Amino acid sequence: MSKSISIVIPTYNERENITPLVERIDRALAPRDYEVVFVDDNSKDGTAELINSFSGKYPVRAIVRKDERGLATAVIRGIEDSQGDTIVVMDADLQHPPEVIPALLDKTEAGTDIAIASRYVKGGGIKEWGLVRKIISRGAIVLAHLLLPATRKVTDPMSGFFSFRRKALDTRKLSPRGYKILLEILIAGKFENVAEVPFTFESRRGGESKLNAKQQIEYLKHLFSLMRRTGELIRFLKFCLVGLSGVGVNLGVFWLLTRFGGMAEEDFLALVIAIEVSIITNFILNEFFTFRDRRSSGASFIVRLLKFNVICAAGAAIQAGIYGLLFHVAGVYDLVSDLIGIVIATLWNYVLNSWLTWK
Ligand SMILES: Nc1nc2c(ncn2[C@@H]2O[C@H](COP(=O)(O)OP(=O)(O)OP(=O)(O)O)[C@@H](O)[C@H]2O)c(=O)[nH]1
Ligand SMILES: [Mg+2]
Repeated sequence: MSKSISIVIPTYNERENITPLVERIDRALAPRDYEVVFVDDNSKDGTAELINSFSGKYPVRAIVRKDERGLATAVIRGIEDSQGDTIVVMDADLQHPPEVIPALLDKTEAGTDIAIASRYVKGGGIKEWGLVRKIISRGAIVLAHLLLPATRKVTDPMSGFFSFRRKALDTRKLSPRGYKILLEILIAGKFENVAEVPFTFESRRGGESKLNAKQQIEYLKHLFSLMRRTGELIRFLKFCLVGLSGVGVNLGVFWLLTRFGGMAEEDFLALVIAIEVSIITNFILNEFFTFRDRRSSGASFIVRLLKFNVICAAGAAIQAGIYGLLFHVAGVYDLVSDLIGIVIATLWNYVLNSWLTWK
């Protein structure tokens, strides 16, 4: 019989949490028609056996993967092997309280394509994290927001607790890695509307965390791969190309003004004019080339031009500051100091303009 709700839960050595989890899910969801599909990576502590021992009493089952490991791929396996029209994804360690599931389902039933349990909307929170973990978590979100504009409408794209309509997602489009399955799903799926539900990320109840430094590196690689797949990497390269054209414009205008414009004695003024002209040509090229698909989303043309101008002027100041620090204070070779300044100013210009100018 097909089920209307499938709850997909990846597990790896979560035996201690299974009994309260299964009971609390049932209490939260009954009398709805649901199934729980656990995807266990051959845990040695008897997680799968315990799950299957409940299958007479509750609609639960365990898929055991013997040759593969990884949270993201486990979740996809569970989505593919389940039947519900609505999928809920959550962790097994009770950090995601099952009592929040009905609120997620209410959203999906009301027509939302994907509902995310968020720690960062009003009313949400985190029980027991130290400062370092909080900073890493926030930093990871800021990075995703900056580099992947499609995630900006979600306050917690790193959440592992969400529900969505199966038809909005073609799992063949996913290329999962690491831990951040929601990020992957958000980018690959067709979600017209997104809702968030606040929840408090509880302390882990039993068992051990599988999150480690390797996962943080995986995350950065995942971000890069998503940037490539969404065209954001190409966008960045276009931006750099435009920046390079600006160097040509800058040199050309400076040359014209000082050689033929009667400004040989006023080279500083000529420089300022050359910089301003190159900022304007860069703006026009970015407007109609790099960010042409995002022109309508921000303010008017003139406001965008002003924002671009201010951000790039600050970028130039940053470049000069870095050069001064490295060359004059730290004694780094001058061309290397300049190059480092250029790289950082380019990143500054890109990130801020993508964030504020072409939203
Ligand atoms: N199938 C499978 N599940 C995994 C794997 N790694 C983690 N999980 C499960 O994914 C869920 C989240 O893992 P956690 O280690 O709790 O990660 P976390 O919640 O980000 O970290 P903590 O807050 O430290 O617990 C849990 O249900 C784990 O059992 C894996 O390689 N395979
Ligand atoms: Mg956990």
